[in-house]
Amino acid sequence: AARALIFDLDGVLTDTAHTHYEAWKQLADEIGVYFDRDINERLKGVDRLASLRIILERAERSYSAEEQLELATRKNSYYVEAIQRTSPKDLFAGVDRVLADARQAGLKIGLASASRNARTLLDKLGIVDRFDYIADAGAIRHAKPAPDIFLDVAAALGVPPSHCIGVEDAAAGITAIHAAGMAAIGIGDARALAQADVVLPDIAALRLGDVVSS
Ligand code: B16
Ligand code: MG
Repeated sequence: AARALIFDLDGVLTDTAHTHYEAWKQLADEIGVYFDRDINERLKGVDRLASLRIILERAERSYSAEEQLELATRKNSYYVEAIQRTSPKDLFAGVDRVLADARQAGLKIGLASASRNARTLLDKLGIVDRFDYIADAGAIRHAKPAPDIFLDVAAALGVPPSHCIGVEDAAAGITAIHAAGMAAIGIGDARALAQADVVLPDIAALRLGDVVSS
């Protein structure tokens, strides 16, 4: 039976895709590179520098590693400023209940987000204390779709991967969960997340009773 639930953050517990979009859009406008919502879709679950490289595919010149770092840092400053306004009302419906049910069922609760701002965001959302462990994305060697971050969380929780369930909204995240030897719940579009063991339209549809027994 399952003994731990490991959550992704952006797109699972709250909708920060739009906030990331606004920050990247501001940066892209400043450097005169085309950027739109379709390109933003490709950034879901992708770490900061890899996201920048996707945006720079449209650039007319190349950027040195040093310049890329400056651009990524600049974008992050816009993002960090924006998330200061995050509050518990930004949690997706159902999150509070799912966390309470998991606690009630005796499950460990972990976070496996690619975001280096994950702890700040959980704090603003008012749920930081409800996690037994929050992965430090900056300390993870290989980003999703590699299994590293999910294995790090399982190890810290003291639960073997075969008894963990990962919850993700990005295809790369589902791949990472499976590569870690865990069951995967996809949140979002059933076609985009066809690899998941179960796909739910949103986290409000997650009933722990269906999950814990399996
Ligand atoms: P940061 P997740 C990911 O979070 C986002 O989906 C992705 O769009 C973002 O670029 C990445 O975090 C890095 O975020 O710049 O704050 O470190 O979905 O893995 O929770
Ligand atoms: Mg995500």
